[in-house]
Order: sequence, then structure tokens, then C-alpha cells
Amino acid sequence: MSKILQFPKDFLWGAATAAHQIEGNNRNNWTEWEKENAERLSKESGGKYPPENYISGRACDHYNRYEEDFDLAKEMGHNAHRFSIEWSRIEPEEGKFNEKEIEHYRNVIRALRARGIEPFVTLWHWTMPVWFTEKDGFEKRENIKYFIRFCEYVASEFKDEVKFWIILNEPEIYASNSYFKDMWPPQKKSFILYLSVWQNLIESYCAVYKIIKKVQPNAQIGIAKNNIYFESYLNKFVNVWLKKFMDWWWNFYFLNQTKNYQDFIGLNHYFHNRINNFKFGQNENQKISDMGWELYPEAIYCVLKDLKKYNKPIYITENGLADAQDKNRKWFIEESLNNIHKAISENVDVRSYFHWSLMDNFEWDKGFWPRFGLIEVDYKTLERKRRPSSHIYEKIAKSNTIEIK
Ligand code: IFM
Repeated sequence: MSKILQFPKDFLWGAATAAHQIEGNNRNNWTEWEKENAERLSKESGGKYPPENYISGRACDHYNRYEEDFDLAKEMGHNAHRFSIEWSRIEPEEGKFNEKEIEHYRNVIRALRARGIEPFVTLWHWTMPVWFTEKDGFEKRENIKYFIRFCEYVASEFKDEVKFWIILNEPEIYASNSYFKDMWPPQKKSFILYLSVWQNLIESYCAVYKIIKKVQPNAQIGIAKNNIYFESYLNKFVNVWLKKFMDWWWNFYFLNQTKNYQDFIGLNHYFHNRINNFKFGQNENQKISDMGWELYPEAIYCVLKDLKKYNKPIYITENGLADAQDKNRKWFIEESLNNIHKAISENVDVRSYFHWSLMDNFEWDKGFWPRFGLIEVDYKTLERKRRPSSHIYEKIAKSNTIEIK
């Protein structure tokens, strides 16, 4: 027998994107890095993907096609949308703010509002102006002031048009991939830098929160935090201990340090990590995405329950999968929402679901091949086509319910 589950009144349904992954034709620290690394990444793929796969280039040309893309979001019943403002467009040279680009983003925000879609604006989704990274970016505490200045400028411009601000996207992923591992620009593997960047991002977050609140007291401000469900396999002592450590460091450290400066918690969720005898990621992997990530929708329930202790509204700011054939997306969305609903019914205050992503996009060092979109993008013609699962998500968004069979 099927069951209809009702979501709370005013629940927000939407999708998330990030400037660098969809807009195209820009210059920032990533575009520079892509040029230097595309050949290497192609070689490392064993020639499976050509160097062009690793160059963001014109991406989805969303910069010019945002109206068309928002028409599709509206058609799909979305009443909220998360996107990022690209710092390198607004301040391409140190201290010189580009008013034309501010007008561009004003038009983007107005295009959303005209369609009845609430904007959630991310101020930093990993990319940075080249002049800032030439000064070593967030590695140096003295550089924080530049980011604060940029955020203050943007918040002052849009204080009457934007209510929800997300200061940072997944700072833990950035610090880890760029400084703990050797994967992302600036590829400086150093534990000291890893800790400094982490600490400087915490300080930046708090300072920007205070500035936005000054400019716009009624703003709702938070972070998009990537939390993982760490599971201790068979509850063995060592596994329990490692789980505790990882929860403390990966999931809660940033939130604990900034908890007086969050109006809400934004949750990006993708991973389940089962720990067994000092080995991480000992998962069953009954289903996996195109990127090999386990699809384990129960995990989001556990992560949400763990966030309840902060006693703040929770906005799910990202959740999704790479699935070019769209063979698991419908199931994944429904099962994830079933688990989110279970958390809500146990008094976790969840207020939104943003699917990652509205459309296929440039997946960082993996390039274009992973397909995360509700909308498929043909990168040759730039034609957009809705995937079948987007129709299920539309039904959910429009009815504010899910049907569980
Ligand atoms: O594409 C990314 C996004 O930029 C941040 N969160 C995870 C997504 C999928 O890897």
C-alpha cells in the first residue's frame, strides 16, 4: 500500500548551482589551474577523457542563458534556488569593483523573484580572483580583510533583494582537497597550511556574518556544510573512537566554532563512511553513482538527527548524484526525501531541499563528464533537456508531498 507524506507548509524546493561550474567565460584561480593541468588530468584518466574535458571554458553559458534556465526551474515547480556570486567577476582587480557585473547579478536575482523563486546566495563557492590567490588567499590571516570587503560590498548592494546568504560553501572540502591532499589549486600539501586555512575560513565566516548583520539586520545567514555519516562498523571500540573523532573534526568543529553566528545550518550531504579497523569507506556499495560514490539515502537521516543539537533551522543546500543515464536519480530523490521526512517527523526543523544540481555542470578536477543535472546539457549545442527524474521531482515540489510505495 502506498503512503503519502506531507512536507511542512512553506517548505522550499529547488536546486543548487555554483558560478564557476555553469556560467562560463571568466578568469579566476581555477581557470588558470585548469589550463596548466588539463593535459595531466587527461593522461591520468588513461586518455578516457580529452584535455578539453578539464577546461571549464564556456561551461553551460548560464551567464547568458539564466532566464531560460530559470524558466525550466519554474516549470519544475521550484520555489527557491541556490546560486553563487563570482568574486572574480565583481572584483577582477584588487579594490576595483565592476558595477556592470553587480547589475548582472541584480538581473539574475530579479529574474528569480519574477518567477516566484526565493534566491539563496552563496558568497564563496571555492573560486577566487587571481590577484587574491597571488597573495596566497586564505593561507594568510592578513588576507581575510579582502574577502570581508567583497562580502560587505555585495551585501550592501543586495540588502533589499536577498534574504538568505550562505557565506561559505564546504570549507572543509576546500581545505582538505587543496592543502591536505594534493588535488585542487593551489596543490600545496601541508598540514600547517591546512590548519591555517581552516582557521582563517572560520574567522572570515564570523567576521562576514557580523558585517552582513550590520548592513542588513533581518538577513538570514549560514553556511553550506558538508557533513558525512560516519558509521562505526559493528560498534567495535576502535571504530567507535574513530567515528567520534571524525564527527568532532569533520562534522562539528566548524559549526561549534561559529555557532553564535548562524541563523541556520545549511547542509550539503553526499557521503556515508563506514569505519572498520582504521579503514575508512568500508561501505557495502550496493548502489553507486557514476563517480563511484555509494548511494545510501539512510545517511541523511542520521546526519540530520545529529544536527538537531544546534537547535537551528536546517536548510538542505545540496544533495544529489552523478547519474548520466538517470537510472538511480528518481529512486535516490524519493528515498532521500523519505529519510528527510522521517527526521522532520522526529522534530528536526528542516526547511528546504536543494537538489544538486539544476543542470549538468563542470565538476572541478573531474571536468564535465559527471552528470549531476535534473537538466541534461548538450555541451556541443548547449541545448537543455529535462531528465525523466525531473518530472518526479516536479510532482513532489508542486504537491509538497512524496508518495512512498
Ligand atoms: O559539484 C560539487 C559542488 O560544487 C559542491 N558540493 C558537491 C558537488 C558534487 O561534488
